[in-house]
Amino acid sequence: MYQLAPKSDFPPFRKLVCRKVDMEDAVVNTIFTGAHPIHATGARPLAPNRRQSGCIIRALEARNEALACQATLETNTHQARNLMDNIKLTYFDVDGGRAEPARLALSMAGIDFEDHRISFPEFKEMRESTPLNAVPVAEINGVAHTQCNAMNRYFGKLAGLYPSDPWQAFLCDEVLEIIEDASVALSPTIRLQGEKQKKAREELAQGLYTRILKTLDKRLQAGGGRYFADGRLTMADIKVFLWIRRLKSGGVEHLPADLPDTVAPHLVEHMERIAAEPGIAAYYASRSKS
Ligand SMILES: N[C@@H](CCC(=O)N[C@@H](CS)C(=O)NCC(=O)O)C(=O)O
Repeated sequence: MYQLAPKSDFPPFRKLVCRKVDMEDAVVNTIFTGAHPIHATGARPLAPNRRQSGCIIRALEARNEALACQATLETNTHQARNLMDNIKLTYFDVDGGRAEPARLALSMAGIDFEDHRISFPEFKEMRESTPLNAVPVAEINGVAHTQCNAMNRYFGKLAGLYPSDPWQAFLCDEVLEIIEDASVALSPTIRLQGEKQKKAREELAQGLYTRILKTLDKRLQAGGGRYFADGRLTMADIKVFLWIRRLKSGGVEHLPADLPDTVAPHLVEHMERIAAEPGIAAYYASRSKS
């Protein structure tokens, strides 16, 4: 049987090409088996003779090789350029928050970067010098960039933790942005105190946070229960894991630590599993030693 280049030879961003190759694969198999699945579509069946089949196959073979070659070249060039980036990531000295997924991705992939951790008083001093008076800031080749989810996508791609398939990337992005909604909603309550803060956070717990937890729980189930996208570890899993870990730590005053267990037990199981992923467990083991 005629063999096309294995799909694994194609870098992920070549999925579209793979789809096209899949179609051609079907045509080639059709020629060989004599089955004509396109009958079902009402289209004219393909019935090339033996010599024509040989020509088609040789043409496909040559084109296939050229594509694989071109794809490998593009990937290598792309990754080589990006892996040579000079990266400095500035954020608070906490093992969580908006820069933590990027720190994890870069560390897990062994990509060299400066992990610039600052105290809260240091942030006050440098705030005005950041592009949007906020952190994280990622200086990439000397230019300061903002937006944690843009970083999550970029560093996630470099680290192989971001889907290349557009639909899977959408599922991953949706989750990344949902967690941002949670962070944005919490922000104004940080400045509140006493009863006002208690009331605001209780409302958050019963309202938006419950909705977010239930939605994420459903998304996880829809994706098969283990990962949020691509059937493997992606930035989405990392971001949710960190958020659930934070909620369950009880460190956010007036947000009940057992909210995830009550509302979204699958996310708690997911958090425990993601924490045990070798790259993640190794990262936190090394952090606890430093
Ligand atoms: N949209 C920005 C939000 C950044 C942001 O709000 N960061 C917080 C810390 S997590 C901050 O620096 N706030 C400024 C302040 O508190 O003065 C992002 O996604 O990175």
